[in-house]
Amino acid sequence: MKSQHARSLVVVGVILALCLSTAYAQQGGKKEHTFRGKVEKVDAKAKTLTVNGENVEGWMAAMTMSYAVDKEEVINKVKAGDQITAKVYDGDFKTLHDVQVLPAKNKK
Ligand SMILES: [Cu+2]
Repeated sequence: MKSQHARSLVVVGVILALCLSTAYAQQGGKKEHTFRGKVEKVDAKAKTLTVNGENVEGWMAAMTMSYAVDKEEVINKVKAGDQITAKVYDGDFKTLHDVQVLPAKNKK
């Protein structure tokens, strides 16, 4: 009966995997990624940050481009030269969410 037991384990595993992928798909493909980069410019008027971003696997290659932010106060908080992290989502390549400025000791 050993092989039958092993087979039922495989079946359970497949069912679990299917459930997980369904739950994942139901989030509307809004996968979250962690973005890291250095602020090159803050445009208070346009409320955008120009950031030299590191490669984000599955989201965007390393590049410098300007981003909108989810909260306006971030524009006043962030300065050129700051290292930041943010959350970014699949399908939205323009907005940085939950921007955090890294402590100055991490600056070069
Ligand atoms: Cu880009």
